[in-house]
Amino acid sequence: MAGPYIQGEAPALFNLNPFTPISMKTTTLAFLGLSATVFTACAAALPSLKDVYADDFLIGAALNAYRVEVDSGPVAELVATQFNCATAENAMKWGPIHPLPGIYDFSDADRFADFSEAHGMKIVGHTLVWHSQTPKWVFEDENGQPLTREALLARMRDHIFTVMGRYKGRVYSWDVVNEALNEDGTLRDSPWRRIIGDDYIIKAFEYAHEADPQAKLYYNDYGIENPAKRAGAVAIVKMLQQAGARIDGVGIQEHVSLTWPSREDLDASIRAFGELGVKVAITELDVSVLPDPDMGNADVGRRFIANTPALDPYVAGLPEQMQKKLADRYAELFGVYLANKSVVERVTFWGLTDRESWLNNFPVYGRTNYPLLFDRHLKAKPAFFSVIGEAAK
Ligand code: 9MR
Repeated sequence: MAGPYIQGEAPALFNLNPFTPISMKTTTLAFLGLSATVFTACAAALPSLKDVYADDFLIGAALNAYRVEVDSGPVAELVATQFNCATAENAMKWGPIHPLPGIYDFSDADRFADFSEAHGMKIVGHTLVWHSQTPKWVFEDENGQPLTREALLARMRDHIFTVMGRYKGRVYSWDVVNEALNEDGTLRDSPWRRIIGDDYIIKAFEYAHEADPQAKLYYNDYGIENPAKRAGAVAIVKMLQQAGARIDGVGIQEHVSLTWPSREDLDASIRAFGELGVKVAITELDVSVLPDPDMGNADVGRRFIANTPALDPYVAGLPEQMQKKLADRYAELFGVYLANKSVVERVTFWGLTDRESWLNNFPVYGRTNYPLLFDRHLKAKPAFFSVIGEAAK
């Protein structure tokens, strides 16, 4: 697509993100069609995810910029009662936070950090080194020529020091490198790797540790439940460990379907990382209920598929038997996390409600998906109660 971003960047209307027009961002309550009073009563009556899993792992949500504009009321109430950590869905990525050489824009990220702290949530930083949502200029000199290895390393270091430095002591865990792997477990041919070489990953972790020695440092990817890609992630952890670099954990994004991955593959991945002595965070959990010919591939650079009624079967609502399937799938996933709770340190949902999930627009634009625990009106779904129930088993 045209525009300042490298291949792999999402179309402008991908979903509601920090680039969403202000008129859409500022109408959250009206948009949800809710009265604060009615909702407050509901939120207070619900059991709390963070409380029922308090002895097991942290429970988080990814928040979009427009979500944190309203710092009181139903959204804030739901977030504060259900979650004890938050990830910026987009606000801390390179494009939004460092749009031009030497120009940083911390406005959305600051608001997100203030909101998270005001509501008692730990902050997860996402993400420092990625091929997507990274402007083209990052890899070029002032004449549009590819940077040298040394110049790109210096730029990476400056970015990591500036962004981590600003939130030092506030962000407790950073996704340092995101999605460096191909599906077969080899390293992705990103501009980072082409210009710097395979050790760009080691350098990123070294700089991150130097910038904030207290922060937890994670490698984050999707599809690493699959054996081939899991082996690639294991190799990255070993490479970092052998280089003497600090890595605290692996983020399994967990953009999953009702059937993929199998319980066994998920379990095997968590264990494989645990055996390396690092933690696992489930960093971007959601469960698509819609048909996808290539599930398990959350590559934002994927070609978009045209929408058809067959690909979008639940426009009028999710039938009861599908709600049940979703609830059962969530129970299964949490069963695996609980069985591995000595390794799993956090489970974060990729969004708050079905309404704003990126999965309404990926890999088919404009569908009606139901991947999260809260519906389009902030109401808890059967899947919410099944996740709560799993904690009591
Ligand atoms: O949910 C994010 C969406 O709002 C953005 O448009 C998209 C653009 O790259 O990124 C989405 O989040 C991605 C995350 O940062 C990394 N893993 C895959 C997520 C879903 O695409």
